Amino acid sequence: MSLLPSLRLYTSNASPFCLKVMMLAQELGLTSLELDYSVKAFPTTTHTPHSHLVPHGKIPALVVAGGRSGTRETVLYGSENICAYLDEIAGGKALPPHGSLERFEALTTEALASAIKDAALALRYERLERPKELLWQDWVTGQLSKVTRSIPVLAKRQLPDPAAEVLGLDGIAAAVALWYVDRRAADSNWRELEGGKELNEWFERVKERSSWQATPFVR
Ligand SMILES: N[C@@H](CCC(=O)N[C@@H](CS)C(=O)NCC(=O)O)C(=O)O
Repeated sequence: MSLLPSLRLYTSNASPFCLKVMMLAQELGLTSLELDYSVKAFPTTTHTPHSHLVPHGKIPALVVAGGRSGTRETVLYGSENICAYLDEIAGGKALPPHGSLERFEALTTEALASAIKDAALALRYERLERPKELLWQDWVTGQLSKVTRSIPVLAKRQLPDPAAEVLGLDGIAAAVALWYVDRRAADSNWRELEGGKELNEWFERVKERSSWQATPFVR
């Protein structure tokens, strides 16, 4: 691996988007990634320690030393973007080659996993954070339905071998999404959906990986 720039990640051990980035860093051996927990991201927060870099206040955000035309540091946000960058600088082991259809299939699996994470996150905000008297039941039903419609499709996609030398980004994204569904949308009963049993077997094998065990998933 060529000399890497210094990398600092605004992150949280409860965020599925952040944990995906952290698990990928483990898979790629990016041990120098610095973790910065100073941002408490929340939709109603209007100022965060990284507001000057990230106007919308979301995490993850990656600060990379250097940048175009001699800038001191560059910020990347959007977990899909951050993951693609990390894979690039680490030698491209977590995604199929540039230009191949397989690459875009893997990125589509990641996008499907992101949609599941988005729905489960929306459920968390609606059910746990919104004042009880304002709870919108149709919203809850709709987000839960996104999860239950997406899981059987995820189960049908060709997920990477849990014993692969480096687990592909599609597999990392899928496993972290399932972890988050267990945390925030357990009532989807995803293991009982079509393909859920096989998907769960795959998930349990991913959990045996050292990268999973080294990622600080909040308990
Ligand atoms: N599409 C974004 C989603 C990131 C996201 O929603 N992060 C949540 C934490 S899990 C957040 O920062 N929420 C605070 C907010 O919505 O302001 C990504 O992939 O990075």
